[in-house]
Amino acid sequence: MNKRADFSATGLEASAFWMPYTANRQFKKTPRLLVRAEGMYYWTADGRQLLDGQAGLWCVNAGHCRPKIVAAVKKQVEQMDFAPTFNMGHPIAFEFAERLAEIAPPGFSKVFFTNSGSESADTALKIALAYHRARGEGQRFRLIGRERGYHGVNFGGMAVGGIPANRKVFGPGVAGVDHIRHTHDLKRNAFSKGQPAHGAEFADELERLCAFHDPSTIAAVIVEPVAGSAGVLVPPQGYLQRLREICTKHGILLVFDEVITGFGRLSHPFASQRFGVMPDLFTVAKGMTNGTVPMGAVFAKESIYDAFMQGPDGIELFHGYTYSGHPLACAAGIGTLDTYAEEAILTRGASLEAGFEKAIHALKGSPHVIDVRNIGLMGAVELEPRAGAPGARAYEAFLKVFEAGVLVRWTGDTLAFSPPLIVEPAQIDRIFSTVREALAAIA
Ligand code: PXG
Ligand code: PLP
Repeated sequence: MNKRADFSATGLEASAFWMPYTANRQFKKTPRLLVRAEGMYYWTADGRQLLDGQAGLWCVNAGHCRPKIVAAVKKQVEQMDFAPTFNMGHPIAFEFAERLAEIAPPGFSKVFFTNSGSESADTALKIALAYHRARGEGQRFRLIGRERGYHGVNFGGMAVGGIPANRKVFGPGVAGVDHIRHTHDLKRNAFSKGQPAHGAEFADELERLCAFHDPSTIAAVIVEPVAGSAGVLVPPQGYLQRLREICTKHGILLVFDEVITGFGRLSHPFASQRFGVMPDLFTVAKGMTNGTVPMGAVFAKESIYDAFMQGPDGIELFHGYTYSGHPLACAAGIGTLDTYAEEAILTRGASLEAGFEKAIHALKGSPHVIDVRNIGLMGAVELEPRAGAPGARAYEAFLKVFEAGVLVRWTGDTLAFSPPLIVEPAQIDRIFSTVREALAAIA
């Protein structure tokens, strides 16, 4: 018997793999194993084809195993596996940074490489602190996040993050952190299409924190333009503009975490372009290499980089990862940008959004559905939680959808949708009709 078949048949209860963000005991009893991927599809260990409704984990924006990306990685691994970027360099890292700066909004001309979204968040926060210090404003030590925010799992990102379960057992974390409230407002905004009408005033909480802490102690505010992990919370109209104004007024850096929203998810290369609001720094990962090789980055405005270049000769920023600018990741990234460009993937959502919106909002009225939200090619359906069992109903729906051959993301009481941006209209319809049938079949 081949090993894969063996895996699916026997379960993995004694496996050494301590799985991330997974109910290990439950999963290992009834594993769901993926063994192959191509385009819009995965194949499971037991040979079933699965339509990928979540782009892997919000990252495979060009679809799976795209030839240019695969070829670029193969070529690079044969030529040079690894090379350091501390006091050494390799051309492909410079080339990829240049290519990224070309598609970034004007002014974001500097790129710091990391290996994940979590590292990008921590890097951006450290750049913000060091930037103020370099300008003689070292008293700015506070970092402001938002309830329901997700900025990865490292200490900085966890501290500014705002999903309670991700924080509660990990101690006091980073000093000097505070949070503004989230923007989810079911009472006023349920079933909004695109940006909700109500809630720009939630940004005024930042003014309240400025008054409370003294704004000259605040280094940075970090938010996701659209909160992803917390269940696709779309910013109310005018909200991001107001955050921007308050930050500018008080000399606070605004950081957008574009780990999910970056690289075409909102039908623009970056969310800042869709919303017409520019941050000072922004983070990316995921779609940067189409998920092929782990990589992240922080984009900085030229003026921020320049502030670091004014001091005495020597290392300007004492920060970096062994694998910052890893050759394989850069190769994957360049193959990814080529693929995005050839197929206009970063703006492809524009032609699909209306159909996506119609299909997801057709779930209004299905059993258990208390909200439907969408923007670009991301969306979520929130279910009424079962009494005493938060998340259980959505998990059951997720399993039913999976059994019917579609992969969607389950978190808490929501199902989230973020198909690869090469998705076809008929596949969008299949995702949501499968969800409709699943909702009708569960209690
Ligand atoms: N910031 C944002 C906005 C994210 O969405 C991270 C940082 C961390 O990235 P890494 O690469 O360290 O995981 C993320 C990651 C989900 C889900 O189900 C979301 C993420 C990761 C895994 C699952 O919503 N986002
Ligand atoms: N821990 C030790 C002992 C190390 O030597 C290093 C890097 O040299 C790290 C952690 C950090 O690893 P990375 O650069 O891969 O983040």
